[in-house]
Amino acid sequence: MVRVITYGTFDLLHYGHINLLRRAKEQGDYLIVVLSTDEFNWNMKQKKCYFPYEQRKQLLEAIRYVDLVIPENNWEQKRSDVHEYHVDKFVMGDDWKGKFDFLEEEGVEVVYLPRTPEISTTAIKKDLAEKDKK
Ligand code: C2G
Repeated sequence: MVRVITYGTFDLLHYGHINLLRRAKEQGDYLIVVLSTDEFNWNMKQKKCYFPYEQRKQLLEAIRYVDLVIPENNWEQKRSDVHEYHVDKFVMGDDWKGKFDFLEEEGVEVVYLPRTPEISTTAIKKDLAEKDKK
């Protein structure tokens, strides 16, 4: 049983997120998604989510590729998460390439997958704001 872990905000869930989750699951048999809490997003990533944590969690739990959703409260928890959840592989989009290689010291394979181009939560919000002006 290969256990895979990934982290993110997953706000305004879109097909770029789904592409990532599908490919992350393809890396193993069990996928854990560590979902950024509202506080972590605001305090550490200056992201104001449209959907609060509970709704973002509910959406992720409805995705066939996702087996477990747990909270991301800080940047540091990755080192302990991978042991606590017996993780074999850490998977992230390649906008994070190189940032989490230290997890190899914890015996975890680190995999960066190409992002889905042209789609992002920021782009969606911008498009919607522009449509409102027309
Ligand atoms: N992603 C993607 N393609 C997109 C948009 C996002 O592959 N068009 C991927 C990102 O690379 C990331 C995941 O989807 O692996 C979640 O993206 P975000 O919700 O933007 O997560 P982020 O803010 O990058 O948080 O500790 C790590 C952070 O929590 C990551």
